Amino acid sequence: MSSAASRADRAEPRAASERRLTVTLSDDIVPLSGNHNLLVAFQFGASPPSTQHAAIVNPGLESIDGGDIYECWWYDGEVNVTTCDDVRIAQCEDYAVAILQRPDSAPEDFRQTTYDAYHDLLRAVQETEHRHLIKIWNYFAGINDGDDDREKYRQFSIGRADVFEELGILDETVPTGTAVGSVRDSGLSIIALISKHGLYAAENPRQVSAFKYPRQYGPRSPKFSRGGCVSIGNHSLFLLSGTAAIIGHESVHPYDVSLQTSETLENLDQLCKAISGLRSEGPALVLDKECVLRVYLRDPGDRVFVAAQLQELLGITESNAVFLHADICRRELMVEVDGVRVLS
Ligand code: 3EB
Repeated sequence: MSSAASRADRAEPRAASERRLTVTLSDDIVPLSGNHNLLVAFQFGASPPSTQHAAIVNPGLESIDGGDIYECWWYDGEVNVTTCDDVRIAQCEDYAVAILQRPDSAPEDFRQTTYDAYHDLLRAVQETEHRHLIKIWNYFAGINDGDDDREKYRQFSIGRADVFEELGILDETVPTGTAVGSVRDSGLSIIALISKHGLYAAENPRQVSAFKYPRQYGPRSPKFSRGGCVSIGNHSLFLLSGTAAIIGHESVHPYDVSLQTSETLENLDQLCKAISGLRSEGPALVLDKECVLRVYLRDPGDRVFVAAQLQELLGITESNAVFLHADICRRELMVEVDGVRVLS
């Protein structure tokens, strides 16, 4: 057989734009097709998972509606899962997800626990070809335990900031993020989405950048970008960091879920506009039923009200939002939303 014939017989490599990531919400892990492989599955709920898979992570959060819900990230192409010490990494051509889960510790030890966890996680990430941090989800119990600067969330922020500083990660290049308190005692879970493609980060004009928060919120500021976008050919991944009722750097309408929901939706809208502005062409990012949202509620009793608002104002239903019982990183905040949208 001539080399020309064998070349023609070979399947054409797929164009980058056809390679797709798909994010689904469902009560089980069901592949979209035989070509789709799991990059990560977030399990919300306490049942043993129906399938064993190293890319499944249970960060200790409960769906307010009961039962188990899985947010699955599917890649249309090969995914390889490896383990580096206690870090699990699922890698595909465009992205990888690194998962680290460690035992909990007391507020006074949590800075060190966080430092060690971030140090080991990011060292494992550096072994891959995916060097750009895109999004990091952080979940741990008792986020508001401890007073003032001894609070667990503030101690967490110090440990994270110390590792970022040591690695030379500048504020303007920090990944998008979420840091939420789990209600089950399930240790510290850190899940990092990384890529060989860079993050275009966006800030919300209505909010002070978290990494510039003044001293009153803790000795080290929270190192995350408000939102961003990864573009690979025609494929774009939009990411919204955990968003709450904060204007400037201050919480507004303390303990009032109704007014905080309105402010949160306004913040999300502004953030979508800022992220859309990163791109010179292509459709704008809007919060609609193509997004997958996580709605964190301090009081599960607020679910009916918040769900009704999301449906009425944005057309978002349970099929693309999961309502989770969680503590928010400031005691007066009742609601926080984070989300993702894939566009091809
Ligand atoms: C805020 O805007 C709310 O510390 O990684 C949201 C998203 C929040 C991420 C983090 C914290 C974090 O400050 C809290």
